[in-house]
Amino acid sequence: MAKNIKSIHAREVLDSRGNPTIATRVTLSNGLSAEAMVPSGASTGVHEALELRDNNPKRYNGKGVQKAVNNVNSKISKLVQGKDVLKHRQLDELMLQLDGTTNKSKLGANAILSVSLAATQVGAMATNKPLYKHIRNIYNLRYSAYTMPFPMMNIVNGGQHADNPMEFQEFMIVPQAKKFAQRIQQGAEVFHTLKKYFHNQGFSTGVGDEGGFAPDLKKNEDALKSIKIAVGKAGYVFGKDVKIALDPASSEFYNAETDRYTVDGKQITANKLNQLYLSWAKKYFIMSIEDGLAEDDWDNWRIHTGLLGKQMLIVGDDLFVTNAERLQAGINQDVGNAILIKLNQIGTLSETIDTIRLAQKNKYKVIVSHRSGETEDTIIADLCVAVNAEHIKTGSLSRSDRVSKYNRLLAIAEEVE
Ligand code: 2PG
Ligand code: MG
Repeated sequence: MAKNIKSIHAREVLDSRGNPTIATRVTLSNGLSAEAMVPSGASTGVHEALELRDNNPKRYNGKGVQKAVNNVNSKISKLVQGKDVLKHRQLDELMLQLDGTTNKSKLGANAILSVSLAATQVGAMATNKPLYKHIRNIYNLRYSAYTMPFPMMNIVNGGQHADNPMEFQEFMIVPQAKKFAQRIQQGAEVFHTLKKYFHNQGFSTGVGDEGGFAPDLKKNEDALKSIKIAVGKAGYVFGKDVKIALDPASSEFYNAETDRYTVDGKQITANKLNQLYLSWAKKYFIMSIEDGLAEDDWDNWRIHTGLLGKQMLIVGDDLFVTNAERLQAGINQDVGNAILIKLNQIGTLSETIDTIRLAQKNKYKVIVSHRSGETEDTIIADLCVAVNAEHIKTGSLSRSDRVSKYNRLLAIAEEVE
């Protein structure tokens, strides 16, 4: 049966922060059609592929994406019409050639990715397969079974995602129950207990961009102390039932001129910051630190990995930007032992899969991730299961832009666990 693309159509929609993003619908000649929406970051790495915005101050504070929309509706539309949607790598390749730049600055990574993901969705419909199976099929991925991820749930938000004084961006819990649905239950129970705790302490229980609480805590460590208490109050054993993952997103509080990091309002060196991580590691059962150091601080990253990499995941997000070349540089230099995977950092599903394969071949753990500006699109849940990623990072246990991914995983868990 023909699986050829008849038409594609893009338009502006809003993300979870109320900023424009791109949605693209791909329709096949057999009448099937599906849509994908692209997320958007706030603490974006400087090495990410380019998110094309209009920069027209008269619309949406300059954040419109009409240029990207037009690129899909004109240039990309012409390019992919009539193409077989199941030859996904060729489709991505065609768009890469048309763009011709290293950072997708001509067409926009958001434009290209919207087509890449919508084509994946409609391909799954055309083959009558769940999306996670379809992704495995189109890339010929040969894992023996499907495994469900251990979610990293961001229940206290700081940094660029909240208005409080904490420099660290994400304080995440990682529930350890055997079954996926139990992990979700543990997370939700801790989340609600933490809400009560903050309320009783007189703190705001309003949430930040990723649905975690954003109280005006004085010090970064106060978030860890509060979570530890909430885990116990929820009836779980801290360190056994629930562990901790951190994303300081430290590029955001690193000053290249002074070569210092601002932590709890003080300027400290990378060495000092490493000592702080070490002192917290055992005390708070930290199993993962993401972007513990800034995106180009390679020498200190090697020291950081040496100091902490035996006892926890050392995750490159802004450091690797889902880019195989940057990951290879990390592998060559013994930097990191895990990678954060964000589709829109690189801009096509094919390149994302290639980076994941490179990571797995080199025994780097894989964490599939949302962005702080999300939509109701849930493809990252399917991607995570398709590649047997160890973890998914998709925010807190509130707000449908986050919870929709957990809900999709709950459905997948019924099929594969
Ligand atoms: C991160 C992400 C997602 P942003 O730093 O890992 O949590 O944030 O999308 O703002 O880059
Ligand atoms: Mg990060």
